[in-house]
Amino acid sequence: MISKNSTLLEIYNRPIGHDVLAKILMIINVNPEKIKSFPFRHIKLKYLRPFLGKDLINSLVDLVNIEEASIKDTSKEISKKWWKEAVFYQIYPRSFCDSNGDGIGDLQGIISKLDYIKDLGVDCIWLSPVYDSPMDDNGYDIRNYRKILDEMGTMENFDLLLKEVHDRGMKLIMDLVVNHTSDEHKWFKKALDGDIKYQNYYIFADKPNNWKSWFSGTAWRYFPQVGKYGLHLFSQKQMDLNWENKDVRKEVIDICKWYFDKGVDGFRLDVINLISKRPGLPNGNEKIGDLVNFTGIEHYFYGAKLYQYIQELVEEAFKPYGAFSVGETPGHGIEMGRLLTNETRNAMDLVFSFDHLETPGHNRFDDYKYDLNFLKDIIYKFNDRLTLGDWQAIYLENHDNPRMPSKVIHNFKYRDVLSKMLLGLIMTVKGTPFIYQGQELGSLNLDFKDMSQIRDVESINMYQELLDKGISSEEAFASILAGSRDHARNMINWYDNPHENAWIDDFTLGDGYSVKDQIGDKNSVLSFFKDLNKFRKTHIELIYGAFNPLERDKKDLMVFTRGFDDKKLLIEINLSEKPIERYLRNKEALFSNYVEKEGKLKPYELNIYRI
Ligand code: ISL
Ligand code: CA
Repeated sequence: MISKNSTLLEIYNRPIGHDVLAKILMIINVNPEKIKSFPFRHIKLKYLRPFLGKDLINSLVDLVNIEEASIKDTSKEISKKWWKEAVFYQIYPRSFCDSNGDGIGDLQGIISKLDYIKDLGVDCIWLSPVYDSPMDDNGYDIRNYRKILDEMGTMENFDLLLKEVHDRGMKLIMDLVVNHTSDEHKWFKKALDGDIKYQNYYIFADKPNNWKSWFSGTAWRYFPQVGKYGLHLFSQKQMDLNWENKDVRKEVIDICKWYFDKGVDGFRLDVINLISKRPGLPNGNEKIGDLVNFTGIEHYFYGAKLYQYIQELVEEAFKPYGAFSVGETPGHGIEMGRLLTNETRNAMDLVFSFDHLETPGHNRFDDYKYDLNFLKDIIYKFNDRLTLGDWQAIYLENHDNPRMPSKVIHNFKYRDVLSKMLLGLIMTVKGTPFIYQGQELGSLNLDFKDMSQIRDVESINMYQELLDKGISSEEAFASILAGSRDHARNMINWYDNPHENAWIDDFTLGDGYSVKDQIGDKNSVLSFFKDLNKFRKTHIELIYGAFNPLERDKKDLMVFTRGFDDKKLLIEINLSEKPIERYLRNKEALFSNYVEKEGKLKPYELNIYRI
């Protein structure tokens, strides 16, 4: 067991200790490997008490001791699974395709585009929530798990969608949001009506602690009907479920089985790492709160019963159907991910880590240039620690993050080659690629002019909180603009016609990147992605091949090989806008994002060679 007498190195050698120290040091831009060097390795945790304070030391010790040892994985070979070979495509239904002209994407719209999706060459669709919801958080506030939102269509439409997906040889996973429900869910309404059984489905307290919501402000909302405060880690209309309660866990198992009985192939589990809260709901450490922005997070982002709850859910609901699971685990690093997905743990198949999404020292709302050398480093670091019993989800975009090309460059002369390079990078490193709708089109951030165009509850709450602090509306808007999730939520531009009364302003008209503009153009980002998918499917090295980084310390150059049996591919990438020396000369590339290649590597040039 770790104690305050343990050294930083002893803590770093524990799975949760590794990730927590790595995260803290990454935020303050210190290389975590320093912990292995003198004098850091000998510093006992208790000597940091003057800086960290007693309760932070105790919280850290408690957290690290939740999981004793790293996984001793002795797998001798990689197990073959469909989801290790698949490319996933995430659809944000509200913004994908509108079939009835109300400006809101719907299920019929998705059905009408299944041939487009199939032609991309992707294998499994991840459908963001389509359940009945008041849409406070665009469906991540579920009011009825077994009903489709009216604007989306009917359950019959969903059943048809699922059939049509399967008929095309693809799979479909849904989004399962069970850390919380909408405050309009019948369970919560019964709780407010005084039904004790359902009050125990949620987390009520007589008085609030200092936990902060991820969507600004306190994480507690007072309900005079019951004279108590209810916990909401997200919006005020997203009430956290009490996973300590076996009835709640049973309800979730039943929901999963209900959809598995329909033939759904699995779930993406929304913020699933937050479901186990520390008993007694103690106050969060203010220092951690300042550092990571969510006071209280140390008491719930990897709770003592997290693994138990996840393993029970997988065992009872997923395993009997052979269903797939990928958990969204904000705040988790590589070792926590292994604790929840290594094959010896019989838990989830994959998790989404967030560690690569922002260059150290920045958060999503900073308007900065993302450094692709960081992405290279973190991909190599993850691969250094993964064993043959591990696997990882590889992604750069989703519905919660700005468009990656816009994070990397601010002039769009290189829009096409950078979009292609980023797609090529995630399709050639080891792991399962997840593509977000529009990424195949080279979509960029949107040119929002003012708050009236912003729809996202996270941005709106943040803006209001800034105004309440006396910040001017211009400054407040500028503070949320770079990181607003709405950059990823514009309607897909199928044919450059305006989407009548779209729920979010249209910015993609006339930018020459509509599906219609690109579909026939062999040099388009769209065509590149389709060709890349075909290439990946016919080269098992890119799926199960060993990953071997080269030139690790060479800035702006990313070179690695993927070897399987006697076949080996070498991938060479220029991570910068500047021409740099080629790694391989006078060699014909099998695949590239440039046509002509002479002299140095061009800006963001990516090549795949047979060696
Ligand atoms: O990254 C975030 C915190 O800074 C948020 O964008 C996001 O809320 C977090 O990653 C959790 O995301 C998931 O749960 C939220 C929902 O708003 C997101 O859309 C979902 O992906 C609450 O259900
Ligand atoms: Ca519609």
